[in-house]
Amino acid sequence: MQLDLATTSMLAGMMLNETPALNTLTPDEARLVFSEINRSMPPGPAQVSSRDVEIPVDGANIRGRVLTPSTPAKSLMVYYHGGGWVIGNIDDYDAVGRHLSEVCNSVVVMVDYRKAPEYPFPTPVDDCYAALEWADKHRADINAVDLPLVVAGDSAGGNLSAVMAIQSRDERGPKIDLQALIYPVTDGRMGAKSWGDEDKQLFLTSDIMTFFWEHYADSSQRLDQRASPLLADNLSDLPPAVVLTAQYDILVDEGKAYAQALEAAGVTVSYKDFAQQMHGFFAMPAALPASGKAMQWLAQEMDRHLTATERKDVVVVGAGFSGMYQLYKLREQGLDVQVFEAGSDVGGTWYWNRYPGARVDIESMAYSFSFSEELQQEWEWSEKYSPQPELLKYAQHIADRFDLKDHIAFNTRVASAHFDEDADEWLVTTECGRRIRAQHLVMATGVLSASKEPDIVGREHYQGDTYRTGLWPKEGVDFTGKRVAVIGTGSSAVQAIPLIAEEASELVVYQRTATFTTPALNHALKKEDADAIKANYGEYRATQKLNVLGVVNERSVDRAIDATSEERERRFTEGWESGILPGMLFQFADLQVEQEANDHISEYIRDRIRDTVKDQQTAQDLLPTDYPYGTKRPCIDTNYYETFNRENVSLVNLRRTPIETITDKGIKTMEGEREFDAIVYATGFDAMTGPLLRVDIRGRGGVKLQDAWVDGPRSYLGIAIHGFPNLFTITGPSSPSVLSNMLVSIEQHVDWVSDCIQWMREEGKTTIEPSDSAEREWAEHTEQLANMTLYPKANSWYMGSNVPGKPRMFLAYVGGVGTYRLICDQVAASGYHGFEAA
Ligand code: N01
Repeated sequence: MQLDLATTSMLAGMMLNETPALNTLTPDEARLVFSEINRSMPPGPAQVSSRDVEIPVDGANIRGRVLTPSTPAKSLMVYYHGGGWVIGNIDDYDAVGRHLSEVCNSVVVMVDYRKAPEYPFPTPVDDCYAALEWADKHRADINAVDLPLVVAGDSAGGNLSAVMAIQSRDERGPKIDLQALIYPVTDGRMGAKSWGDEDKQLFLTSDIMTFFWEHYADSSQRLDQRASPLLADNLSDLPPAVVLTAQYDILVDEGKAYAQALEAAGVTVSYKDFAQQMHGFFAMPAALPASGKAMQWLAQEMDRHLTATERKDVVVVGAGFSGMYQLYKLREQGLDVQVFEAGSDVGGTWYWNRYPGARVDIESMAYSFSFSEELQQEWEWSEKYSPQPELLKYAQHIADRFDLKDHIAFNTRVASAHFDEDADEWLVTTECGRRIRAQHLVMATGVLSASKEPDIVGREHYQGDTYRTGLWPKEGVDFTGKRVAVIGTGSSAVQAIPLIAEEASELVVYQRTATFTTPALNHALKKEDADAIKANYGEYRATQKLNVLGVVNERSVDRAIDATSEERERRFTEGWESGILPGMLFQFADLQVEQEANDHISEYIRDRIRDTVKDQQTAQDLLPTDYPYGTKRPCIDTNYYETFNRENVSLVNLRRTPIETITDKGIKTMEGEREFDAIVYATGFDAMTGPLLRVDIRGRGGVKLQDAWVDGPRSYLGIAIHGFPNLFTITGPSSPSVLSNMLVSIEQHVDWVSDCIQWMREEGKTTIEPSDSAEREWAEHTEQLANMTLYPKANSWYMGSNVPGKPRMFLAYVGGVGTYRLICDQVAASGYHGFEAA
């Protein structure tokens, strides 16, 4: 006998503790011993929420426990615990239920059916059926409307589950979509071959099993199909079954025989015998690793059975610029692609961020697609920096021009994506329950799309209107005559504040960290200027592709610390007057790596603020002093500092007077309460990782991306993740992404991913994923580069510092778009060095 090591050690522990054989005890004593064994096990996942309910049966009430997973549920599982119909209860099985809920993404209803000998057959059966009907009727109360219904249980609970499936069929009861039978008892004749096998008497012996049967049912009752489902005359038309047995279990032959009988009756069955395991192993999650594996297998089989057969080559999540271009490319390659988009239209960032003043801060001629010559020639931008409505129109134009919308499911948020290792496919489930399988999964979810829940006390009490810049209402907001508060002074606020100030009767800006912003000098784009670029767009685009930021401007090689103060002043003024971000950042080579150089440019900007803002205290408060220029995302603006000279605008410096609470009428700081008609939260995003982690992504072995990234994101090239085959992240963490012109980085990633998928098809590969070592090397490289800069000095969203509890690490690749592109190209040219393809 080759028993699994962890199980051996558990059995040895029980022997040392002299755990008595249950058949030598009274039922009450046996219940106590069983409870003690269960209480010595680790508890289940705390994030599962739990609610006890009472289920009426024949004038009595039995207990039930509803366990709801932390991620959106995909099924409703009514679970009957094991214990030979004599022992066990839902408290003993709490950890099992919690694990099942989390691993299988199920709302689990645990049922405390009454036990023999006080309540012999058929009371437990009747209780279980009543609980099944209760769960089906109370779907709305337990958040399980429209979810597929699963009956599940282990041992005697497996027996009851099988019986429920038959009874519900015969009585036209609740429609069961799946029966999950874990080493079920199926045959009351007690004569299966494994009953006489010495090796199969661990934990549950033939003596104990006989003790259970004798308490439960008399000899004639044992032959009833409601006690012995294997003896049922008709097993056809039953729901699909997942049957699991353990190699060294007295019940192994009964379970196997039942799986075969179901199959012979035309029922779809997944059957697996878990090698080296004993009876009871499944109900010991966290104590026995095999239990976790069995639950994963169950979850996977549930997914397989409950899933419609819809299948695509690729699922793309998100229909912003990345998702649209990815769809376009792959469709051109002849692939069948499905895109899911949470919004009701394309546009991503430019669909959600409709706050006043929202506009791009990279010149539009540069922040646009290059993949289609016709597109870049025909599209006309109206301004140097296009406003949000125009960017949204551009996105819509692309969707229409390239006929993309038929492949995009709008108003559809993806809830989970689980990799099925047997089929080498991703199983993607949407929040409305659509399930789809695909070989590849592309997360084109954007990097600043998970709007951060503002972490300010008392927010729920406020009775006025509230808005979040990243989730702005489609119909717009009229602030005319209103008293408005804006919390936050990042890029979104810098754009919104001057325009809100023009409408509001009063605007108060609550600032925690002062921002560096320089003039955008936006203007209408002259046709001749646009045409001049278009005439030479090929060269312009080629320059962008190899540039550090994905723009056409060059960074000077001179060092600020070597320059005279006059030269520095001249160059900074040139930058200030250029009206473009690189205009400031590229004036010298050392501004983002040398503190002293940075001090010069920071002071230059502070001087400009002092020159502009008339009120001395306000000017002082607006000076950014605690981080180097450029290490938090620098902004460009139209009239930001000037707005603070308006009569109706004031600034609250939260470093001096922190917010104590939001009240029902406004905002209270140490200096008292101010009342507002509206509060605008411009408090930012859970950047880079948030959009990926809010989807329940699970890779090989059911490993959750949330767990794999618990210490911060790890990936190879910011495109692919070890343990998550055929998953690609467009502009993902550890790529240049947010440090670049996003359109250039999006095109580069999408092209690379499309080429990789094409290569796989040509080479006959079904999976690709980076090796652990390649991923580790990339992490070291990106960290080393970041540490050579001043970026780590700031508490910025680049560092994950804006989200409480988020691991602090630099989230992008600072080596520049051009260098990064060459590395990626080299990886592809070498046959995907660092990747493992099979
Ligand atoms: O968000 P942010 P954003 N109490 O995180 C403050 C891109 N973007 O939406 O710095 C009080 O930058 C927070 O204060 P602090 C661009 O990449 C581009 O403005 O954490 N204040 C900060 O002032 C940008 O960087 C464009 O101390 C709180 C602000 O809220 C990124 O999106 C336009 C607070 C958040 O600023 C994000 O910009 C807009 C609290 N509890 C955005 N929590 C363009 O292309 C947060 N804050 C032009």
